[in-house]
Amino acid sequence: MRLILMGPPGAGKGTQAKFVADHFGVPAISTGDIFRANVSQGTPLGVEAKKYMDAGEYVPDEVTNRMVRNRIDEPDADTGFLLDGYPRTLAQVEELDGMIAHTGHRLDAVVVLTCDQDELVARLLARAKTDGRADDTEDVIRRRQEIYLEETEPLIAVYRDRGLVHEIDGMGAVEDVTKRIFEALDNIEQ
Ligand code: B4P
Repeated sequence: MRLILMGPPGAGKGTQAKFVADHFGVPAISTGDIFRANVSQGTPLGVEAKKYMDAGEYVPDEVTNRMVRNRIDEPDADTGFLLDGYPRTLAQVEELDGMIAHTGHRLDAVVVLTCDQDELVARLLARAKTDGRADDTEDVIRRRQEIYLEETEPLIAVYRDRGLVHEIDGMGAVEDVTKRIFEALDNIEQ
């Protein structure tokens, strides 16, 4: 199973990714988590990524694409993967197409989580109190939302044209959202 999980910041991608990945027995590959791990370890990749993440900007495509390519080449991704937060730009879509074609497989589905604007902001501000993520301040949240609308939302149409999009209501309890995703994906052919 090769899946993409998309949605605006705060829609629940990271939250749902692990449940969905476990359900299908594939690794959850979160670009945000990989960047954050590199930031906390102080690697050259982390130093580079931090500049962009703290401002709510996207990390440059070349850097992100190289990182995902390396991760997908690892043996645990041979039988499939769930991508959380990638692709986010058209250049990343094209790169991912090449990566998947290279494996001889195809993309099975793109799950798009939707959520009310007020709820998105409330969730991220609530997380700011508990997790202390540098990019969960009001200004940076606003910039992340803007860049999502400019760069990432248009990708939904690209995947919709390919018949891959499953739009899922991301409002309500976490387990209800998980149930909706499973219902949508359990019926697709692999
Ligand atoms: P991400 O880590 O992907 O950040 P995000 O969009 O905020 O999603 P996240 O998964 O963390 O939050 P979620 O919606 O699950 O990216 C961070 C940064 O990394 C980007 O801004 C960018 O700089 C960089 N980056 C990452 N990928 C990139 C790429 N491909 N190209 C370039 N740059 C890239 O959850 C948010 C909160 O809501 C949580 O606190 C959660 O507990 C809560 N929540 C979730 N579901 C809920 C529910 N049903 N009810 C109540 N609360 C819920």
